[in-house]
Amino acid sequence: TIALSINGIACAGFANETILSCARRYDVYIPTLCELEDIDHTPGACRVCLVEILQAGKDTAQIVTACNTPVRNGMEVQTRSKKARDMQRLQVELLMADHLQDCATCIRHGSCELQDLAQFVGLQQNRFFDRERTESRPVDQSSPSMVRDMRRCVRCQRCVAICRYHQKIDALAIEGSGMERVVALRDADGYPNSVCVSCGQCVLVCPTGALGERDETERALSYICDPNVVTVVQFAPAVRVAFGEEFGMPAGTNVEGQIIAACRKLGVDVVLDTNFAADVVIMEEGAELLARLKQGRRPTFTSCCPAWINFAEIHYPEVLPLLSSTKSPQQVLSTIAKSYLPAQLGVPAERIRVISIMPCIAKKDEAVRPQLSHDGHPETDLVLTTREFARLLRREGIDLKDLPSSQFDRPFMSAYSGAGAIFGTTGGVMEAAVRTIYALVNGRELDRIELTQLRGFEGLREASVDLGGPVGEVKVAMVHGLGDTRRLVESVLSGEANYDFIEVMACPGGCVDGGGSLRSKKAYLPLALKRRETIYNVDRAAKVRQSHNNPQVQALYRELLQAPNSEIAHQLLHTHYAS
Ligand code: HC0
Ligand code: SF4
Repeated sequence: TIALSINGIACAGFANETILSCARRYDVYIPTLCELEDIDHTPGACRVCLVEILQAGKDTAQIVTACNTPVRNGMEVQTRSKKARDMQRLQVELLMADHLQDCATCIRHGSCELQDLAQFVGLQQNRFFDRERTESRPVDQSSPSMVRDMRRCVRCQRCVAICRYHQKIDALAIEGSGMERVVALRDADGYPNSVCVSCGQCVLVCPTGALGERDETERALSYICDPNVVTVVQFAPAVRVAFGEEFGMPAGTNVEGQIIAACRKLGVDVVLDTNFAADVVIMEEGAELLARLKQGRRPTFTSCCPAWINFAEIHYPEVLPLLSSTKSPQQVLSTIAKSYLPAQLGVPAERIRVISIMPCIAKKDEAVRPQLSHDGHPETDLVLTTREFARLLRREGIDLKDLPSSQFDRPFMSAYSGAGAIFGTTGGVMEAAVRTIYALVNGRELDRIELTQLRGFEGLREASVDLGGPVGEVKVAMVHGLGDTRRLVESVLSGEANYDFIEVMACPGGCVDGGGSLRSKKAYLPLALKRRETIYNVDRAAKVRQSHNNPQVQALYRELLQAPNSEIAHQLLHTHYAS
């Protein structure tokens, strides 16, 4: 080990360890902005982790960046000396020199890492702010799901790293030099012609308001407050296990009942559950898969993750014929809300607006797909990310913690099975599908409902599942994160991989860590496991654990859809893709 001192405390460092990492082990805080645990960062990009060091044998102190300076024997590190504090403050002031100064109107207000940093260093002035230069930076409004505002960028390059090294999309690049450097879309003048798939991982890691979802809270309020509009809200499987964190509850707290109560308090007319639609999706996708297997068409890819659909359309159009044609649960629920609910509620479909709350920004892209609009009316009118829903509640002065749990007021389209609940985690859709397909093939339920061989967290997992009867053993794969997805798609297209059914989730972890969920200031994905554990507990506690046994799903088929993959089911619940 290496003997050094940090703020006068004797510390033991490891070979090749940086001052920053050693200080963290000793619980000494050093401010950082470009660094985030679990992602490859470009050391020294933000230069706020400045510390003062005195090296044995040298009599002048030096200021260095802690994130890329290795510990050495005899080193004396000062993180709080006057010189270190002054230099940290100066560096933050320089970062603010070309950063928009209107924090009050920024979507990151209150959760911004740059704001926190300015407070930490005690910044009280902004001598170098160059309004003209700052305001000349581009603001890209070309995406339906996100906004890229270079007036708020600190060029930490976390977004570039996550997109390039984790998602392996490489849609972003640093362009220009010196004060003119900006994060740009690579080889594109806007999102429509870029290779970006709207997975939102860059948004998750952005420390400021430079990358954010397109905020739709105002439009949501106009629907909710319009007496002529009947607002229907649905919320995704993963939202209930992640949303509480926005209000200071422990990670993985299930706040389903409080979300319903919050919607009521906002004035929403009907609250439905996307989980119900996940059960319907399993009915359609299961029947579709069996039919394809009979025809010898394999593999079939799931189709519920919209960033995966974008990825397939933009990067691998050859794979599109292999995708299930079943719409995602979001679109299934919206479609049913507009085709079935009007008669139930006694209101014309034109007066209904569906708002969905999703842990995802690509769901905003999905909602505006031309295939999912009819005569100018979209199936889903508006998508709010989990973050926006929190913003909306704050705007209305609602604190989730103060709300008693409530229940869905209309029994219809809100009951769900344990299978529908587990959609929110990687492997969940596959497990839900297998439970139902097994019953379809054999006329009886699986002996063991929890298919642990499908669970796990590795980027790509494969398993064999015995579906019994004439179908027998099938090979399945589950992949999450687009780096592993690319590898898998390439091996399917080259004929090397041999699968029957493949589940894809573009976000690492699946929806529990979607690009629309809460941003962590500490690490890239620190909370997935807790959220996922709660999702599996919801399944375990559910009375009904298979989609086909959900009585509301059975009623929907009796009253409207007739049978999975029937003509009417196809007309309402299936879609197509375009390259
Ligand atoms: Fe998901 Fe979904 S599970 S994509 O991950 O299938 O966003 O949570 O809502 O639609 O149900 C996200 C989560 C959903 C959909 C469902 C699917
Ligand atoms: Fe890359 Fe995803 Fe961000 Fe697009 S949304 S730039 S694909 S990380």
